[in-house]
Amino acid sequence: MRIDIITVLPELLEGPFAHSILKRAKDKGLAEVHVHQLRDFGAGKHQQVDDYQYGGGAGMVMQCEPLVDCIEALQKQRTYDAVLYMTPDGKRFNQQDANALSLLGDMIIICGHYKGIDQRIRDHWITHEYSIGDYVLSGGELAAAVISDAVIRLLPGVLNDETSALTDSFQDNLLAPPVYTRPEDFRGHKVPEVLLSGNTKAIDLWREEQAYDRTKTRRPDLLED
Ligand code: 6GU
Repeated sequence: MRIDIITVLPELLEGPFAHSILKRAKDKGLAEVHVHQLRDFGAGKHQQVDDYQYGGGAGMVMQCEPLVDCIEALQKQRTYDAVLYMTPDGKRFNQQDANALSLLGDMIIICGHYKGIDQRIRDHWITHEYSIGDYVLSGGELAAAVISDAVIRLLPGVLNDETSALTDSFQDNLLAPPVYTRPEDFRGHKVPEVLLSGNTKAIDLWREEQAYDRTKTRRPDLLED
């Protein structure tokens, strides 16, 4: 999978892809992320990419031309299955969305800034619009990094057994159960007996119960679906 991210702040995206699982995905040739400076497609000496909004009102809007020029320059080189726009008024991104995107080929992600992008791009070029939660970020870059991470780690071969995505929280609409490691007794706080029993059936059952109890108290909304 190849992800092309379009942004006015490429620096914000340098860190997230240089480490850990995302770096391993890249080193193994399973995923590549390319970040593009939108201003390279901006007009004039100032490489302008935004302008005042029609109808008046505070805040600038990202213009059609630089964005579409950038999208089309990419589309000339390969076929993209999705063009994502990161925006607080998009669909709230969840694990099912990550699963679905992980089955696609290449995609473009557009990071919004200011008051957002011209509606005509949303109407005619964007295929998916996502928010990562009910709060406002300064721009779509961190959201693009979040979604790329959630998707790339699901690609076959990226995770090994130890980090397997199958036991993640949300993968079955349940939160993950608690986990413990050595020592057995830390300052009088003990590991639950059942985990030391060697009885795999009892351990599986305990984990299921814990996952269910946690979900019921912390995220009852997940049980309603
Ligand atoms: Cl995708 N963008 C911005 N600017 N804020 C957000 C968001 C996206 N998702 C949640 N808050």
